[in-house]
Amino acid sequence: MDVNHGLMDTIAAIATPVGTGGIAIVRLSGPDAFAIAGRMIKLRKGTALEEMKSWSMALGDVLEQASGRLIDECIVLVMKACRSYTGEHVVEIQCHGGTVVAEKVLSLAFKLGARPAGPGEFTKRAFINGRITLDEAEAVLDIVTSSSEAALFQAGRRLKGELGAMVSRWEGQIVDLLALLQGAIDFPETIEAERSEIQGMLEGLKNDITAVLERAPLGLALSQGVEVCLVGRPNVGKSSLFNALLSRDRAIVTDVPGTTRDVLRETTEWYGLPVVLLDTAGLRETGEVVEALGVERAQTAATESNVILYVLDDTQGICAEDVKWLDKWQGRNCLAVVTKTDLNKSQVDIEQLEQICGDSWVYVSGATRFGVEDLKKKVQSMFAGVGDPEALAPGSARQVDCLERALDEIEAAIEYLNQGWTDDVIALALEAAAGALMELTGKQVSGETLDRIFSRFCVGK
Ligand SMILES: Nc1nc2c(ncn2[C@@H]2O[C@H](COP(=O)(O)OP(=O)(O)OP(=O)(O)O)[C@@H](O)[C@H]2O)c(=O)[nH]1
Ligand SMILES: [Mg+2]
Repeated sequence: MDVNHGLMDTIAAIATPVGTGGIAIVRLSGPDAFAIAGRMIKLRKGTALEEMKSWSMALGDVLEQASGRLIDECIVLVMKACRSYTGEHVVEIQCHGGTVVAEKVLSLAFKLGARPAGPGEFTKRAFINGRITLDEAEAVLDIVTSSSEAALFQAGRRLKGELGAMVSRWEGQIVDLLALLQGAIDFPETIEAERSEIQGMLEGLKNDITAVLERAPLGLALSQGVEVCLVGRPNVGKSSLFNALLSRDRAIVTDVPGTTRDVLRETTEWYGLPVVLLDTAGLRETGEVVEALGVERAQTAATESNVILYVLDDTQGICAEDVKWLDKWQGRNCLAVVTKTDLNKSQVDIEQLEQICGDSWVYVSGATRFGVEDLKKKVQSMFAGVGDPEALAPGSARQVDCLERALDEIEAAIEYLNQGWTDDVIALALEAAAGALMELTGKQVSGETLDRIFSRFCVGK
């Protein structure tokens, strides 16, 4: 697919959210951005919009061409190619923040030849025009969607290009290695000395990429959030705990087993970790149609979540059903949560519990909130990664995949080197490693990958 397809036209979209607000911004980008805006807007100072200096603002009136009617007052900001977000001519029209006014200004731009921008198309153009790398484009989306300060901080580092710069450095090292190998192929008498140098460099690269990949769970958790699902038998105290974890009375709590039916979902934040918390119907065999559907949904929710909190009632202890479910979810991020501990019944046999799930259990009370903060910290620590919690981490599954493929190829190259394979075989693995790294920054990327990435953006970004 031609990634430059459609780049020669001028696109327009409302860049601000729909609804009433202080200001709405209509953004145009492309070769005719100035000409189109110039025909829509009469500057108060009387000069032509096309004559405005790049990176300057002016007050003007947006006029309907046919009738000459005033649509709104506006402030117009012009940025000329290549010094703009997209690298093209860009005009931003700041009008008053109402749905009708912004839509009207946009429709004038369309009448004069602009085309509606697709999702993320401004950022896609910024990438295609070489203003930003692909990892930086992904970071733009991570910034917009970040739901905790820690997530914002990580995305900000990637937006500044820290990940891309590191990856490009590795790619450069691989290119150097390939040159060394080429030298060894051309001058076989130097081969032994070259090989030990190459070995050292490959080991260094392997360690560096491994260290960043170890932080992938943290990076992904921060950029995408983590689904944490409360499950357990009916009436054990899941919904009370759900409310305690959210610090608000969200779910209905009663002493009737089978109170919760549908899956409840709320977003929250635990020590910087963006969390989607799920409350579910109590797991049990039931002939009641609605409850049975709820139980089915509960199991699906648990299976699809990143963390399972299996709730046990300390006034009842562990039964065969609990053992079955706990066994089933071992090997996942599963924590047993013993609740109602405020009632001091101690019916849950901790020795038995530790046999099933080691030290992956906590004591809490949904009623008094005892242990609730520890539970949050324990879940947060599952994603904290190793080393410095603020160290740079990859932010998308795509980036992780590129790094994993590069690492596989580097490990293969080390293996080939140790087994005395010829240099061209080693070179092939290194070329594949460099290719995977170039995919991460977007130096080598397919149109399909671009479409997939940018379709997740909103229109106007
Ligand atoms: N003392 C005490 N009572 C609790 C605690 N947690 C829940 N309860 C009580 O236990 C009963 C059931 O609580 P829920 O939170 O509705 O239990 P559930 O697991 O969501 O129940 P279902 O939705 O029916 O599966 C209610 O009467 C709660 O008040 C707790 O930590 N301490
Ligand atoms: Mg409930």
